[in-house]
Amino acid sequence: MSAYKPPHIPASQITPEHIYLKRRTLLAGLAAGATFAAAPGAFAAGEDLSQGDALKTVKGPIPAPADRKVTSYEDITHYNNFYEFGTGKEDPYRNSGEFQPYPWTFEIDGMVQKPQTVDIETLLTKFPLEDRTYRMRCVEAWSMVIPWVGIPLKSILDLAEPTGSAKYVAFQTVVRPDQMPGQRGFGQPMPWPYVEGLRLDEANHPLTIIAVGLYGKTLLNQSGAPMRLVVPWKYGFKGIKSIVKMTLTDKQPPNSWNLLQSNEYGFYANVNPDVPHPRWSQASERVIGEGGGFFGGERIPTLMFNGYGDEVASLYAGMDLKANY
Ligand SMILES: Nc1nc2c(c(=O)[nH]1)N[C@H]1C(S)=C(S)[C@@H](COP(=O)(O)O)O[C@H]1N2
Ligand SMILES: [Mo]
Repeated sequence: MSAYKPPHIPASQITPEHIYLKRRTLLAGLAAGATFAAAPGAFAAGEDLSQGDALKTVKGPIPAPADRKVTSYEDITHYNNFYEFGTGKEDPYRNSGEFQPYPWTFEIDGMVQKPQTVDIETLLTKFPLEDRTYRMRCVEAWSMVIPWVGIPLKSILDLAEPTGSAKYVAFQTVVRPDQMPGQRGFGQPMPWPYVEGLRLDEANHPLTIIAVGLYGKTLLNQSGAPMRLVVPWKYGFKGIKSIVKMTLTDKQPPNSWNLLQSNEYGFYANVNPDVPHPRWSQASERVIGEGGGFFGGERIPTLMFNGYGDEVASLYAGMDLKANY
């Protein structure tokens, strides 16, 4: 990560390091921060959080899950899926040093009144950045709890004023073979760009965010710098990274894992312990970093909608969740 270049974050959004450290201590001591305090290594003295720039944040609407420990920064940034940098879990951290996430712009187009190019700095100045600590569940049956910093996706889409006929939003990841080793040479794991999509009501749901940081710091390249999707009630592959395009449409957009293996990975990808993947159960999950490092983590039962059923079940009322997996 020696090639990591600090981003051009507006000064108004940068917390001076000493204030940030004070805030972390504060958080760890608060009752509301009990989950943080309980996380071994989460805020441990001397931990290297120096690679991202500190961000000024406000509290999001949903408290951190009370039943889980927050995954350490080390595990969150060294165990990733980001095939543009390789298919191994440590490849994204090892191979993403050449990637240049700043400056960054992305398009919002399709069924909108005001198609536009948005600069990430605009987002960072226009909207408050919220702390959103979410349970995250990968389709491969491992999980983490990640203290994201983000902006509701709805606020971003509304900049372009979606028309009444828009029913879905399609997303695209950047294509940069010169900076993304997984996108060049032989034996590439999937077609580029990586694409994803959401129904517009899912995209507009208050839990859905575009994350620009984690642990109060800007995202590292392996986590999807400078901006990636986070939908906490869906399997991790919906969380498309390093987004360059959001297109409003009236047709269900393609998504990369479904294009590769449609019988294994659907469009909805809602976390559901009752619908097994064809090759393994989804009833439980391995908690990354719990007492056994990457491999020996504790197994816990998986919750319907990843524990967010109270907030999102109504989006799928009357739908057959086995057929719409
Ligand atoms: N562009 C892109 N986005 C991606 C992926 C990818 O390979 N490329 N992998 C997905 C998968 S399978 C998962 S589980 C999550 C992992 O996010 P994390 O590394 O931040 O935990 O990113 C998703 N987003
Ligand atoms: Mo995944």
